Amino acid sequence: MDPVWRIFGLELSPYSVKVRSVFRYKRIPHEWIVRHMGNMAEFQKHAKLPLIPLVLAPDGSALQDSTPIVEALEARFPEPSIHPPDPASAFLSALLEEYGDEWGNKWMFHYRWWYEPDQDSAADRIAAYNLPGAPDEAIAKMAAALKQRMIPRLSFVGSSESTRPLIEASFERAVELLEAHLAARPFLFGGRPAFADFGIWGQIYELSTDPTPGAFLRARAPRLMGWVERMLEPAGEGAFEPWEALAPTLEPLLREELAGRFLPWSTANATALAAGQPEFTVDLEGRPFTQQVQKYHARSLQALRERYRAVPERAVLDPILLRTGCLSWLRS
Ligand SMILES: N[C@@H](CCC(=O)N[C@@H](CS)C(=O)NCC(=O)O)C(=O)O
Repeated sequence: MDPVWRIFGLELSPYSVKVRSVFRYKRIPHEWIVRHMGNMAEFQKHAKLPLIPLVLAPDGSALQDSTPIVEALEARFPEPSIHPPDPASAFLSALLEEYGDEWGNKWMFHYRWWYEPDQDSAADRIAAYNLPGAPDEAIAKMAAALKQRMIPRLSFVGSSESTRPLIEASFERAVELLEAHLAARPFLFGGRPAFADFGIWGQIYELSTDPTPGAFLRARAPRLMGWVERMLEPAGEGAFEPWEALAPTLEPLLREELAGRFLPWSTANATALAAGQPEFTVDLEGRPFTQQVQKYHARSLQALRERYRAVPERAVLDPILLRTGCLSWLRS
């Protein structure tokens, strides 16, 4: 029998479903274990951080943090690869993966815990997964406690009355751009899924299950919804496309969303952290965006800049980053 990997996760965790889709795409034998109150002790025995997903390798070692987990899987199971063969596209795919994880998570967290129907839907589902087979009353009680705990955490991702318009405009614009891009191809980089698909998909899949953003996606983005379904169990349908073919509809996303929002925000966060400030304000499209500093994001920005420096041949990559406005943020 093949050795089996184990994933402790939850259907409502964007990073858990992201990792599970990589296992499925690479056909790595694995077991999906819903983390719940009944197996919490086993989870805690292996988890260094109280976060899902937690992946246990067949040799018993534990992995956490979805980006390094995916990298480790790619190293152990190189085929089918999630990296386009040319170094420029491979970097841009990794850049978009980070954008999904770090910025797309704002859309996800904001919609899930801002509007009452979304709060109720998420809290009920999380409680039901956590207490399998429990009576309705116990589930309702846990759902109420979850709402009380999660709603105040909106501030952690910078969601507030003043940032709500920007977060929602970013989501709606990203959906519009992705919808146009996916008109001509099944995945973001062509006929097979790339790192970028997994990162962005984890967040958009979750949004599609929440009432408010889910209704928006179904009304406005049928092709993106097709991709949401495809990415649940992704299968390669063809080759990666060259950047020239992807550029007309993917560069607008880099320009507007990454250079316009994600990278300035991430840079301001890292600068504030280095200066020891507890919170920061960054001007995004002429409006102040204020939030408390997040340590994790500063580390991942640093990793992204290191990845940029490690690209062997930047003669193709740099002009793309320059014309989309991303270059200066990665070089600083
Ligand atoms: N950067 C981490 C983030 C993981 C994360 O934030 N997980 C959340 C759920 S999406 C979590 O475990 N929250 C605590 C919990 O569910 O107990 C990753 O990429 O894996």
